[in-house]
Amino acid sequence: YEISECLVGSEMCIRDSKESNFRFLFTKIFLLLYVTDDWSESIPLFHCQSSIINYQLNNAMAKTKEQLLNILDQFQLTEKVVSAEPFGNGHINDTLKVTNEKGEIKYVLQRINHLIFTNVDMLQNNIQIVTSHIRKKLEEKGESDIDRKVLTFLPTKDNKLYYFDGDSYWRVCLFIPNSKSYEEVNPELSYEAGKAFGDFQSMLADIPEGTLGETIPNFHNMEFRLEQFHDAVKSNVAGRLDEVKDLIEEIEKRAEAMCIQERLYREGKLKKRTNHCDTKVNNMMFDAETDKVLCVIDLDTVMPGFVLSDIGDFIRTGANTGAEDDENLDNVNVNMDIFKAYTRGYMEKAKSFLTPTEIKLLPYGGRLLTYMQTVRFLTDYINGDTYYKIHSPKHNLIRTKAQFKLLQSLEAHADEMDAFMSEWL
Ligand code: ADP
Ligand code: GN1
Ligand code: MG
Repeated sequence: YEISECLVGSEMCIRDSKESNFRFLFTKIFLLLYVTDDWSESIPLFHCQSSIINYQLNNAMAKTKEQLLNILDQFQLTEKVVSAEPFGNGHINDTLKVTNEKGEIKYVLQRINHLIFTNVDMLQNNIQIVTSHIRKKLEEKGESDIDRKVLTFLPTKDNKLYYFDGDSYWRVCLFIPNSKSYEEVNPELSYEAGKAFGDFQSMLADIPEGTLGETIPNFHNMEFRLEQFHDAVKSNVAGRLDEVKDLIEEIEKRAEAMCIQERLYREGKLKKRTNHCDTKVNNMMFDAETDKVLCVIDLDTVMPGFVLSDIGDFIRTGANTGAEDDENLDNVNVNMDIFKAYTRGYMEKAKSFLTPTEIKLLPYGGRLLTYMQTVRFLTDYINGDTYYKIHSPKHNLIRTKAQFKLLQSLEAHADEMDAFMSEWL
């Protein structure tokens, strides 16, 4: 590639002069940086040791600081802002923290991945409905400090919910001060998280059917995810099948048993509800002092679906003793205390609206969402890594193996989990 522009962010970004994409060097880069006061003016001099990998870098840092400030200037901000820097570690959108002249973080700027959320209008409209619905509920309850308990998105100067700069879609929300999110939790925090996600579902339960769109159609539909997986296996575009034969077999063995929700729905025995659909442990802000939950965040996938999603994804992330992409599989197991604490908190808030069928299925939800994630990571690996951001060439395979190990651990604890539910049946 002929290099036409070079920026330094969390990764080294190199623009391919023939296309508008940024691509990045993933192997050893010896970077020599002539640093000036303003990083975007710095002159990077580098020596590349190895090959250039050919995948797209969807990274907001591929914008210069000046461009980012110009994007921010399109919104109705009340503070003068001076910088926007990477924040969080999501696999889809790009998140940046925005600071004012005093160095205080005031806003969160996000670039929406519109290759995945193809209907940005629907996406931002959904989020607007959800946040104003929650705000109203909190006001009715007489809550104080509401700006820290629900996300507040800022309109653009022409009163739109997002800004399109010609190639990307951007949104801005208020940064929640004195808050923190966790990548790992203990049972006490899990109990709080369970209550918060139960509350979240219950606050949204009266949004009339048809109000919220499906921002990603069939998002947590297991039958659909298996179809995508089968298509990937059939096409084998990246030539990676041989390497994953055993995993494919394990997925196939469980396929039928993992589609219970879709079958029950067809039989009229399960209904759809408004779910968060991304209840990862870090999608919740806690008060930095009291460790009480303030606010549920990352609202892109709030949509109608099956109820197990919101217990399942927390168990998959919060009750895993290892990381989602742990290379040491001995680290990966289910932590039963966290499962129990989350379930107890969630049931406190949700038992009034859950049906006995749903309650009985809750432990299955942990297995289902872990299985679904195994299938989704493996599908992406087989497809040549087109969906999730990856940080190394085998990242999706590493993730797949870690998720599968967690699934095996959840299977080994299935009876114990089912027995735990008897209290509510
Ligand atoms: P993603 O997971 O897609 O990167 P999130 O919306 O979950 O994006 O944000 C990433 C991280 O940024 C969160 O885990 C949280 O720590 C922090 N964060 C996001 N929004 C806010 C906010 N409004 N106030 C404070 N911190 C936030
Ligand atoms: C993605 O963006 P993030 O990291 O919150 C994904 C989730 C997966 C998760 C796996 C829109 O969430 O569904 O469970 O990665 N979001 C989308 O970590 O696909
Ligand atoms: Mg997130």
